[in-house]
Amino acid sequence: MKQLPIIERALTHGERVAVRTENGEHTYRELVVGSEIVAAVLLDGTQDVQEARIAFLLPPGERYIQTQWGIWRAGGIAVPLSLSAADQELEYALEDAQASAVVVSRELAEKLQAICQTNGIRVLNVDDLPRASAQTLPEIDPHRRAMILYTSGTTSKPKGVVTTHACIQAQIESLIQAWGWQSADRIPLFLPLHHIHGIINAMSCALWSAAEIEAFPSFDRETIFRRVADHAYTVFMAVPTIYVKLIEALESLSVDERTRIVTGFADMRLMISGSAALPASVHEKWFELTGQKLLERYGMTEIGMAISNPYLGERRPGAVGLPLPGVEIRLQDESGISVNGEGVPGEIQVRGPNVFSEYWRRDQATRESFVDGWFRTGDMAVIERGYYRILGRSSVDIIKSGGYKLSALEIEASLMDHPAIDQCAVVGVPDETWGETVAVALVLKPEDELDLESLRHWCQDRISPYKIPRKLLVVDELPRNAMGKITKPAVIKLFLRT
Ligand code: MCA
Ligand code: AMP
Repeated sequence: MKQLPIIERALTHGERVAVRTENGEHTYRELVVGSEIVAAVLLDGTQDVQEARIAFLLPPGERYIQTQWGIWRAGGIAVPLSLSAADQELEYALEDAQASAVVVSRELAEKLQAICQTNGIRVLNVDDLPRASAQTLPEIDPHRRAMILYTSGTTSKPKGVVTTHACIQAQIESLIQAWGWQSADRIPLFLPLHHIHGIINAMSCALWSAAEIEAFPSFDRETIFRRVADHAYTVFMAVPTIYVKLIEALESLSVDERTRIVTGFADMRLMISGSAALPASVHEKWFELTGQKLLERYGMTEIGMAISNPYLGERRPGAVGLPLPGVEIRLQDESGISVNGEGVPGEIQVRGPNVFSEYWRRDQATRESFVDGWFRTGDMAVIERGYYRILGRSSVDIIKSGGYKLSALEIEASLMDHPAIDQCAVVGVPDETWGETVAVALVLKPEDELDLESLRHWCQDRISPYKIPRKLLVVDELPRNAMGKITKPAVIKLFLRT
């Protein structure tokens, strides 16, 4: 029987170590065997789960990979959940995806028990799966749906981005070709595994290449420094905030300590930054400290990676380079005219096998996000001396903080449930470490009071930590235009003045 290519490849990598965690080493063979157990339990005697949505909440490591592959091998759609999501966010994703089952680890089972009970969703504990007798697995057509990732946008609630097996394969193969992935590579994995950056760029590219992953529950600077000083890695991928934090920490060390760590960074084959703009100053500082020229690339949940500085060739600070293999890019101005000449700004539009197929159960949003078969990213760019440079988003309601894309509208909708809040405007304000930080201007109900600390406390059970406002202004009225609509650029200016 024909297997999914990632499984076929894993079978040939056999006894090589695929992933290392604090619990030890796991070979490619173990991943395949574990995925068979997950698939058999999901199939439960049936032939194919027929694109049932199977969610999972698991820390990075072998159980995550076995579950993702197991869902695929049973014919399901994998829906990875965020480890830092609040209960309401988890419930939203499970309901929207109409998940029929959730796979969890023993330590995370409690987090989902109540939600799943209320919604009639089957909970499977990956640590206690019965060893069902060997079961024939279905053959999976590459054009079947494989994954749903939830992403915030210009609508209040996150949308599910659907990709097929063929789309995921195209995203992986493009990066392997462009960045020279090889079986001798070793990469640390500390990015969250409910987004493309962690799932495709780091984890899946490594597994496709028979490389080795060291998985961590989250980003911990001290641990990473220790392992880098051991020369544990050849490839490193992070968001700009992480490089800013690493620079700060390196600069605070003694010369001896710093030298030991810096040598580990200097010896790596490749260091990449993405998910948000990498300030040219950070690019230059990193080069000064480590001798490594960060390779900056541009991507999006809906398209995987699209534009990248070259592996061999000029890695230009402040620019994202050229379209990746197999990816077509055009820039369009507001009147819908292509403007691919030098120095003329336009919206980035993308076409190719890397592009997602649909927003889950949102036909209209899917239709509106394409023009003549090209996906409209909402990001503006310009070509300068042959390279693309990102200018920013066309929507002020999208905030990028610590590499996470946040919807101002979604945060506003949550805050409006607060009993003291009459009106609010959420914006992103520039921040050296986080790129942008979430700020909220509020009009309170008469006689009510609210400070940042109590608002943050109230938010804790409702939204993910990175969506919680870090700045707050109480105002008598919000700035509005002649039509009565809140003008967000004026709100941002209010914050910049304080
Ligand atoms: C946390 N803190 C923040 C923020 N997040 N403050 C301001 N803004 C924020 N966004 C505060 C916490 O409240 C805490 O404060 C302190 O910072 C440390 O929090 P912690 O969570 O421990 O921070 P961290 O572990 O250092 O997290 C930073 C991080 C993380 C590692 C950069 O945000 C992260 O993993 N980001 C990557 C997200 C990602 O992978 N995005 C890719 C999606 P206190 O100490 O006061 O409590 S984009 C994508 O996939 C596309 C396709 C692409 O192009 O890649
Ligand atoms: P997400 O929707 O979470 O996948 O985030 C995708 C968004 O991140 C893109 O639409 C861009 O706005 C932003 N982004 C990703 N990479 C870069 C980059 N190198 N420079 C600037 N913005 C970026």
